Amino acid sequence: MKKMSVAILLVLFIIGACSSNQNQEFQEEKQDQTGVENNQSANEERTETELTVLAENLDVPWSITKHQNAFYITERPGGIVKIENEEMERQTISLEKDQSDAAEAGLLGFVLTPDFSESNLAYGYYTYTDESGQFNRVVTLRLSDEGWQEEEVLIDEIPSGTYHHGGRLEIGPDDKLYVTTGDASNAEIAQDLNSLGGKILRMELDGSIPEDNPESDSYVYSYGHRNPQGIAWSSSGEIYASEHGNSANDEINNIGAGENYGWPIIEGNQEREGLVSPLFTSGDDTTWAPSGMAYSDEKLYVAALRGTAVLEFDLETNQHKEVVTGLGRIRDVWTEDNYLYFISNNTDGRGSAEVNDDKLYRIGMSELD
Ligand SMILES: [Ca+2]
Repeated sequence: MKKMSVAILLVLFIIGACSSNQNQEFQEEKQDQTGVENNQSANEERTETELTVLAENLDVPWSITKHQNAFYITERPGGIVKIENEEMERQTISLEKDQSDAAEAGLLGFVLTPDFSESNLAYGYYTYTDESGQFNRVVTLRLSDEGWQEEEVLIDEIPSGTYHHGGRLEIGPDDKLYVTTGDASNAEIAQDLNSLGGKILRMELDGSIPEDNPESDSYVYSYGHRNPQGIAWSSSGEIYASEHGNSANDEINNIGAGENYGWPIIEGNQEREGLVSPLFTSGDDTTWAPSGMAYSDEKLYVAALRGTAVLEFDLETNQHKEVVTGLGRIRDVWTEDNYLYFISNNTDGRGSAEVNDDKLYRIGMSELD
């Protein structure tokens, strides 16, 4: 069995050139950081036998979205890569404002409109600088023969600072566009309902404020967030979001309309009346640095940067574990048709880039048990 798995490893990773020493380091770092006990040898065997690399040489990839058989991956320095049938096409993108090259900033969230086949339209979230400062904005982008072109600004001047730009875009089952925004390294704004920072925002697909938002004239759906970068829905319509804590205390929250998730008043497992504590937290000693999220079969799959893993959170048992390790930092995940897809994030200067990093991977969901 071991021999067979090694043989398959060679085939699958002939272009991957993974260093086993590096994997070992990641394994140890992971165990230190997450404190999750697991069976290391079983984990390695699974990774070796069941993983497929769908694309490589991605440049700080940030977001996965998919249309039919085509993946569209954003690259934080300002690119969109289409991957279809093992063909990789780097598409140009023309933005109205100068994109910021600050840490963690750039082209972040990206999601295709429900009628993308006809409209060629998508939503994008990017950080920019102009004479009045550095901000994030949500825009529509249209694809033509000339590449992607910024068309309409749906929401502008979302706060941006040294760090914590938020940036995830997802369309909910209610056909609203959700936007996760960070506190822009200015914690107080997360509690300020007049600020767009440290929030989860909700808008109609045309950019207007939904009539059934908690406040009728506000995009704010929930607040008291530090730096949320992932959002996903269960099959019953519950909303879950991931959020980076302030050194450890990362959170997975169950999001409710108008609720306050506590930052910076409380964090992690702390409790206070009127504030919502997380469903899961990494605790005081562990850092996941959670980013993109996906849902499948009563489980949440969460990309972990510092945790260098895909984490699985079981919503029925309240248990969590690592299901993919040894590939470095993970930025985003996507689930579809019994497969888990994910992108590594080792080329942003904070990780150890392997040969041909970063990569888009696929693994069968049945291999995660
Ligand atoms: Ca919180």
